[in-house]
Amino acid sequence: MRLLTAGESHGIGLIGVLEGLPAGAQIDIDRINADLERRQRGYGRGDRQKIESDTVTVMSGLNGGTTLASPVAYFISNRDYANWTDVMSPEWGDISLKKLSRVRPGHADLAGIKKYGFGDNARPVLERASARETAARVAGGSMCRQVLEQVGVTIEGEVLHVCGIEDVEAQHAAIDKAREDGDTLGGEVRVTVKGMPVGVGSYVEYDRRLDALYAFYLMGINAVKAVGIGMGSKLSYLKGSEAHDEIFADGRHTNRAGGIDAGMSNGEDIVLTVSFKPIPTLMNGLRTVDVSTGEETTAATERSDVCVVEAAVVVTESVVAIATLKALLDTFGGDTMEELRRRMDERRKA
Ligand code: EPS
Repeated sequence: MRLLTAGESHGIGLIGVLEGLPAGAQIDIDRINADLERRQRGYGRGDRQKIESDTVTVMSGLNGGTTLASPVAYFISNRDYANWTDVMSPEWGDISLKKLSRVRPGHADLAGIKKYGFGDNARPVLERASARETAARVAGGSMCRQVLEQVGVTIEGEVLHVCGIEDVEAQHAAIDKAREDGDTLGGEVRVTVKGMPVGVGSYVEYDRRLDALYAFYLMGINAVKAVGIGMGSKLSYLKGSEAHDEIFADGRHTNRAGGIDAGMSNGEDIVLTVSFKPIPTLMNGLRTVDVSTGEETTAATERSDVCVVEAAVVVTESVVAIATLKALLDTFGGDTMEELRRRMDERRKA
């Protein structure tokens, strides 16, 4: 199973093609739209979300809400395109009309223009590097999550902290202060996968390890700088006698490993922690160089989010859903939901 997305932040819209869903799964479009709506919410989001009202149009691969095994193609419109047509139209747009040359530290701008030869205009870079693309991953992940629920696997996410602050009211106060200061804040999200059978993934080859797959998918989310499994980096501070989950006749009593041993699910909940850096577009621009003139200056100040950590919960859950379903299909196969369910039930009884 794989997901490809396309679309620029201020282009016509976002597209996804989700290929490899088994036949016979039920997909509720309203639930996809509810997840898209969750992505638009969250304390600290910017004004773009007042313009957009993300809804998905599924174009193929479903009939009457049931998967046909063929690729599911879908579209999410960018309402803001109406204001950007002169710049972004694929036929007659002129991307130089919205030139950005005061490149933002921490953003794709500088490396992107050098890589693709865009001279002194980072606009084509940031249009695709923007986290707007995560809407396409949320829609695809929402479908995967619905398939997972039909085989007894559920996914739940939560904010652990915003810039080290755990209390929600104090988080909001810190976000208000960052907005006043023209600054941005990061944080951490935890996602738990429940109901995974034992032995998903494999120790036999590095690229079949379940922890490697989660790390790959999660590091692919914009602004993610670290991924932890179970106690993650904290395990490196413990002795072996403190770190491992001992096994008793009635199973394990702890889950420090986060449900994965040696690249395989061990039957416990899978616990993933994802660290988001602060968004690199600061209204109080950081020091940088204008690539048009070579002069030192301050970075461009696009409209921006102050904090995306709350919105990142649904993005992280969705990406975990994509990776989890891919891993299950790689381990158990299944052209149909009935086949997948049967093989998973056999493993659960083993
Ligand atoms: C986003 C849409 C973007 C940004 C943000 C995420 O909209 P605009 O650029 O029109 O304000 O708000 O993108 C970034 C954080 C970024 O660095 O580009 C969205 O829909 O999530």
